[in-house]
Amino acid sequence: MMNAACIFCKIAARQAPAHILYQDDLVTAFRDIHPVAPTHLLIIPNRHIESVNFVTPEDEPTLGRLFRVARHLAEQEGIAASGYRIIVNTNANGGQTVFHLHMHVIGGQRMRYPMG
Ligand code: DGP
Repeated sequence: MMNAACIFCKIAARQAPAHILYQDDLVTAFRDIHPVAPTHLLIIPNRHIESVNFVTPEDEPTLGRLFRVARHLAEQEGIAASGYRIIVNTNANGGQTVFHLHMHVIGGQRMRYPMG
């Protein structure tokens, strides 16, 4: 369940510090430590899923919860109407640096697509 070497597992288990905004039985949301925009949140499954490449059918409720919480936090952060971007990076070409699946929710400014 938990990977002892994984920083996001430690954050979900509250064994490492983070500005946690939301947590339930399936997911945890916290502020990104290196924000690229005025609002930059990460939402992660509590279970250690390395990347999208490791998603299983049993993860479907968790993946749905990521989007529900994204909607909830976008409203709470005041970026729902102005808009935001959801990003899930996978492996080297996707720019993934932390190998625990995470959804970036980024907003508060106009973004160009793609971001590079
Ligand atoms: P990615 O490139 O998609 O793997 O993004 C990983 C993000 O995680 C990156 O934007 C920085 C953030 N991050 C890395 N380590 C920590 C941490 O210890 N705490 C928090 N809050 N964010 C982290």
